[in-house]
Amino acid sequence: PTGSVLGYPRIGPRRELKKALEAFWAGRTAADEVEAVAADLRRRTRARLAELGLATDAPAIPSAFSFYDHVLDTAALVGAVPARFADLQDADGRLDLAGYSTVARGRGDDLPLEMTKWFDTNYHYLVPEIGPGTAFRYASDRPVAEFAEALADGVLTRPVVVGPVTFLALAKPTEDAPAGFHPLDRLDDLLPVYARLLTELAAAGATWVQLDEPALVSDSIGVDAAVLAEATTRAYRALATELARPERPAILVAAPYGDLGAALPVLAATDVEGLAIDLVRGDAPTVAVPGLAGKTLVGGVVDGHNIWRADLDARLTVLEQLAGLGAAAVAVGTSTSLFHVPHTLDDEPALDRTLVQWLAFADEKVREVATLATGLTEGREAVRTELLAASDAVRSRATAPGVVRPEVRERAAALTDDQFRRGPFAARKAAQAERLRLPALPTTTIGSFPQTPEIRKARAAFGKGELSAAAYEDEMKAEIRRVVELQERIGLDVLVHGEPERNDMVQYFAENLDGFAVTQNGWVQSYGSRCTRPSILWGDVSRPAPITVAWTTYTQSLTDKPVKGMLTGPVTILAWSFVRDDQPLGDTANQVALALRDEIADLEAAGIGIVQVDEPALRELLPLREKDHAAYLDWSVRSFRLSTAGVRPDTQIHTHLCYSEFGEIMDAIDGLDADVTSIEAARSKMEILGDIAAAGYPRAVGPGVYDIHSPRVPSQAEVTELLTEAVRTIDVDQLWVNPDCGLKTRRYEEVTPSLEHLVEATRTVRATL
Ligand code: THG
Ligand code: ZN
Repeated sequence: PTGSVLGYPRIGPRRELKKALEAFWAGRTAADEVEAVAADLRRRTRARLAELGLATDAPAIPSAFSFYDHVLDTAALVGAVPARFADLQDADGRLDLAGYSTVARGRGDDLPLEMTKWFDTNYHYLVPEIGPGTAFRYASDRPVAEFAEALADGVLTRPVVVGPVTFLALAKPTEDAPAGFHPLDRLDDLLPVYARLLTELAAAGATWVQLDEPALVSDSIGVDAAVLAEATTRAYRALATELARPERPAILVAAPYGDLGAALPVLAATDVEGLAIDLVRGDAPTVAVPGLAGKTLVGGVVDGHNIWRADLDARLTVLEQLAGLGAAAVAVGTSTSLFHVPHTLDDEPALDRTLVQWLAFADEKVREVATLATGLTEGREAVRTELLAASDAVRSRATAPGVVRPEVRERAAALTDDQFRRGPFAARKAAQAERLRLPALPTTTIGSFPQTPEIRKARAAFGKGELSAAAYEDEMKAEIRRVVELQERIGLDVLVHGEPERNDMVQYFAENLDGFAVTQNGWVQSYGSRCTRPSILWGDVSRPAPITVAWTTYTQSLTDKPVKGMLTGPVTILAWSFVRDDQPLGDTANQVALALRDEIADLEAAGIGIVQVDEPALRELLPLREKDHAAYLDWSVRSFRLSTAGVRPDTQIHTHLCYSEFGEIMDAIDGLDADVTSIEAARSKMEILGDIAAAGYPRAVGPGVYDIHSPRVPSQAEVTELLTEAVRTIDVDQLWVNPDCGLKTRRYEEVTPSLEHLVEATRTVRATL
């Protein structure tokens, strides 16, 4: 095939899969109905991809569906289900849709597989648990059945499966595994299952299979590069050399999300038939790579991870350079699967037409791939019009109003170092203690309270124009009153307004800042059935008017307790949006930071004494290659400081971070210089507190005392035990007490008793001090 994509959105243009799954989980429909919706989505996807120009007789169209997560699919495929869920497997190791859902979502005290970020994206995968005793077996015919389904429909697809090295590299050891064990130790036991899959696919008529090995582009998954290289050599010796064609399909190893670096020659030296490399994040090799002769090289020149229309002419030049590397064939591809971008621009009638011209969602990217493929095989002349249109679009973006705004540029250019620095922490600590007069172990929440069906309904009605702005504001204020009353009744010390007016913590700010656009149907899967609609940061950013000040001061008017203002930090706003690619991220981050700085100044002037600036995604944008970490941490930390460093010493700055490997970013946390940092810690039983104490970290921390990602209500005794341990580990006046994340996705039935237990436990421990 000369043009292909590594994968395509699975959730459906109108989130059909989400709706089907959630109805099934709620017990409203049967598994058959979800299967029928999924089969229909797959059929429509194949038809759409063919219509957009991908071949149906060469394996250009991927078979890359998933009900929930492709890593979980792989675990199900190889029978790697944790012992606590073994009863869900049938005699052949298979999971049905209900069992598969249970492994993903948990049941009672059986915790689901842990969820964590997929490379440097906003997608979360489920972490397989592999131990010395995990029994691998060929336990699912889904990849084969989906290939056969497509073939019966007249489409020869290319099945896509996570490769064996990445599957094990991303897995974690089971609890009973001995110290020093790593799932990769089980590679030799796993490979026969992959070999069986390949022979089954060949028997069904598959000519190519795609094995995704993104682990090879990352230094950040805790596996040494030499270990990964050795595993890669061993895996593909077994699958490509020892298993010969025609017993198996040709193998395309895909390495999305970054530069293969030294792993490229390792892969090239194997007997796989094709390599797909990321030429958006990575650079094209400039000298011939031994081993490429005889292989197909798929150049991932169309960005699968961002939504800007490609400069096709420049991309074609990159593809032409690949021809000089000695590969048998060069094909056109995307840098990653397209499931990180929305389905199509056709469903965005309200998006500014000038902006639309600059963009490409999944379908438009498929067209770009098809155009490049024609250009590559038939020459530039054959696609002259398309190349010109693409170049025009790129050029018009550079000079369009709003992309560069002199007043924003001038302010950024005039920044001085002292705008990034607050005064000494000791003086701040004293001033804040004097002003806030909080008890020992102050209790608070991360910011959001449950988004009830009533709030969502009001927002939807307001959006459709069925509810007036005044009526909407009244409803939100009524909700804020309820949330304040609840917090006062429970006895929390620092209150929040609960964020009822925010759909999403990033989209809300995007809607209220200049330089951003938001979509109507641009849903992107975040995990399982959950989606977000990333905003589009296209121009210079500024704040036309205060955003949160009225809501926050209204809340403060309802209580004598301090109310914490709630903002989303610059790095997270960037991480969870589609961001302009025409200037360094650090420059964009500083523009956002200045807008937030003004918001904080207004909050402070309105009498608010505590402001939280959340950076849950600080870790997410950490580059996959270690050599790039320092530069990233420098601009990200600086932008946070720019947003927060303008306040008086007696104004307390909080921040919140999620999903972090704290060892990795301890220096960054220190660099943020927030007075109080709340962190996810409940699941790790607060082990990180030891690290924080050992590092001599001076400022306050709020280790989450319970896991909000599960519906479980923690007992008071359990929280007391965690807190008792915490005060033993770290200085008591450094400690805050809070849940480990926002409460938006929980229900009041869970939140109310959980917070009651948190406050009671705090009182118990306070009494012992
Ligand atoms: N916002 C954004 N990205 C995020 C989060 C966020 N990434 C990380 C983390 N939080 C992901 N978590 C979630 C949790 C819930 C939902 C999505 C991502 C969710 N979404 C609704 C759904 O799918 O039904 C839709 C929300 C809406 O109406 O806007 O529940 O908080 N950007
Ligand atoms: Zn969080």
